[in-house]
Amino acid sequence: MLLNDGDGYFSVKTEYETGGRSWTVYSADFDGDGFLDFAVPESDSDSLCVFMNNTDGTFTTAVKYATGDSPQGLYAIDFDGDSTNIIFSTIDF
Ligand SMILES: [Ca+2]
Ligand SMILES: [Ca+2]
Repeated sequence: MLLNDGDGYFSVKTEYETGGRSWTVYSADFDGDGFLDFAVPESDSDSLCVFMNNTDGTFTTAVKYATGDSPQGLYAIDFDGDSTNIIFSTIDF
């Protein structure tokens, strides 16, 4: 992850470990605190890695949630308008 310094430049990278192969990332405010969080499908362990925003430019370590085989993509949406999101993950059949 490269943070924008506000002047058109980016910071030195910060790595967030998923523990395996990850092909995409999705960002949304999962917990409704006003700060974007992100999630990554991780196909080696058939899980979804969720990183919550610490509100200081850093993120938590991954919390892994089991999915089906080889999750490939994901999407989050707030169906009931309470500012918290449900996360969908697509899997490889
Ligand atoms: Ca958040
Ligand atoms: Ca909701």
